[in-house]
Amino acid sequence: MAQTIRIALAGNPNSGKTSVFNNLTGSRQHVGNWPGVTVEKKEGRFFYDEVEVTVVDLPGTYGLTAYSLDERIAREFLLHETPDLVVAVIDSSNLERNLYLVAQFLELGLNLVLDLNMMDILEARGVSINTEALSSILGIPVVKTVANKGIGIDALRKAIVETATEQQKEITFKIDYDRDIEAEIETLSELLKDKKLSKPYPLRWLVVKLLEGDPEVLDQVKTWPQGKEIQQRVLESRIKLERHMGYDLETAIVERRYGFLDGLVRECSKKKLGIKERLDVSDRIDSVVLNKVLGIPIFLALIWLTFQLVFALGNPIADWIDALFGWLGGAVSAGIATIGGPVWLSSLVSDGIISGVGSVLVFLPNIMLLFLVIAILEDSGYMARAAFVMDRFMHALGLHGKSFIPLLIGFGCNIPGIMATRTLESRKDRILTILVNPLMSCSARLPIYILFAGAFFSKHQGLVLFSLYLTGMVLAILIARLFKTIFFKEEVAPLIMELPPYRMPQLKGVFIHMWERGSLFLRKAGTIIVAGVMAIWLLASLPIGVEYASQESLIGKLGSLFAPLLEPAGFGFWQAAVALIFGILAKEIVVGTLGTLYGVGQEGLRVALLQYFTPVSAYAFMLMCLIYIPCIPAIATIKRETNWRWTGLAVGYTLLLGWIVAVIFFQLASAFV
Ligand code: BGO
Repeated sequence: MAQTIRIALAGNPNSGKTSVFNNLTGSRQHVGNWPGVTVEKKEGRFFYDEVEVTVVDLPGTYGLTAYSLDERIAREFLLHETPDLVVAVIDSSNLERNLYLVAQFLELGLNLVLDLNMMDILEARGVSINTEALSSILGIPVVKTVANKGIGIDALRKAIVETATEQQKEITFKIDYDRDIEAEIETLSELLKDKKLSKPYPLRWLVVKLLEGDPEVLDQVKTWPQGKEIQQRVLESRIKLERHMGYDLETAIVERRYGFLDGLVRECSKKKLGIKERLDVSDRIDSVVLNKVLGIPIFLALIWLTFQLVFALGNPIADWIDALFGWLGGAVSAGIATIGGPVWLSSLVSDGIISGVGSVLVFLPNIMLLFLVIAILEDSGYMARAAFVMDRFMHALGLHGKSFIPLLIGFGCNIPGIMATRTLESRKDRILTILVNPLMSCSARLPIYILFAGAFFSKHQGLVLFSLYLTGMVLAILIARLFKTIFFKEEVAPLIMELPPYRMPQLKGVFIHMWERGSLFLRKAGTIIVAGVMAIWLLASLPIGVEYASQESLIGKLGSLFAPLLEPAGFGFWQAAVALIFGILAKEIVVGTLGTLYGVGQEGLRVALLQYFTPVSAYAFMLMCLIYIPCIPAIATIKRETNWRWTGLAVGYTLLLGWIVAVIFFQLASAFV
């Protein structure tokens, strides 16, 4: 014969209990009255796994205090008719309040399944619930349902039958009512435990109810032998506790239950903040980040931190890549020699391509990290704040704060930076921002800084980088001011700056942004940089018979032609001139050229540089690389966005400014150092 069990559905009014009941039992329902009263009693049945389950739908209740008729019916049934299992149906969109009833059921020691109904409403609010955690803390099975759509009902049937047919687990659930109350609970429990009076109630529940002043339990106790004595003892405990706490004990107990539930909900639910909450949180963060005094220091500190991170994490990986290319160069030239290949081919592949491209690719980890941080700053909403923070400063210099975003993007690459000026309303702002964008130190210049800072300022690499980026920004602002005075005289029009709420950057989004930009660097390494270093190798090998990369080679002669111009800046030798000339193709080629000419891996390259540069001339060279001429693709973009006149100005002023700044720095610093 099929096993039969009887269960009860209990829950707050409007928790969806009727919907759960209808879904569980379908048409197998019977409607009658509760004994002695005219309150409707619904019973139904369902079968699951050869188990026949009778479901009794209890009236909706908020508690078990027996104040109302409905509550009394539910309580009587639960205490005296002892169903095999109780399903607590709760409205999850009002979790804490609904769990209050569940806590009381648990204290009563009922065999329970928790049905988190109305999950659709909760999820629509962006709240998720960790049912495993909830189940493990409460020690009962937890099922999610959307009863009006019949979702989760089968899982509920399964949980009901499994739990009801299993041996009931020992109840571990216990709310801690704080030291003083717990001490009284213990004393009273001690008093009642031998009297075998607590049936059908669990001892602890009975004691707590007595302390709460539950009239029905107190009345029952009165009829017990020594009932008066017990009542007297309970009264003493209540008076003692209320005197200690200074307020009513019933309130204290309810508060402790809610305190427990508050902690439980925090532990088991996670809320994605809605737009309003995010705006509130954003306002709070903004009060610090956009603060008049703190705003700019916070912005600078973030940039400084970024470079520390770029080095701390990037350098170890860069060393591995360097070792890999070193090994590859040796292996390939040995391979070519073994198969009897010509010496020039071995030189082209290992001195030219592997050395040149390798010397640039080594910086991939640093560049990816820089893009990663930029993506995090953008996606979190901080970039817009940086523009806002700089707004006052920018106004003072004749530009609008909005111009700062194209400038910041220029840190990654000047080309999207120049294109981002399209968002600026005024033509004047656009042209000024385009003209100064090449002064924002793009990531292609990073390999140059890392190479030189590593060789000459190994203890202060982050600081050196920070100083160069800052120099670029300061120069950009000063030049914009100068050009505005010369070319555009009108005032800055006031504009609203949008500040979107902060949001947690999504890992996937951040990595996609990083990859979009980082892969451009890789593509450049595979195309223009390979072509550049091959051209350099060819020029360094010709005319035939000349020593590779010597001053007599074509490239040596070309470099020697321009080298005297660089003498006042401290790097008047032909290799530096050649690196700068080829760097116009793409700034990474500055390093690629040095790699091709000096070869021998990062360490060898550093040693070679130490012979040619001093720390002062190295810094002057970095300044030159920062400022002089935008790369060819950037020049083409400026032309596309403006006209030849502005493009000519951009090329001309950067070349001149680069030279002037490098010379002034070298001359002044040499006088002091
Ligand atoms: C009306 N999700 C949602 N969104 N709603 C639910 C769910 C759920 O999981 N479960 C039930 N509801 P009862 P009690 C109603 O009746 O089962 C809805 O008191 C309406 N009625 O459909 O009666 C359910 O037995 C007109 O909604 O609860 C019902 O515990 C407009 O919650 C209400 C909108 O369910 C209460 C809803 C004429």
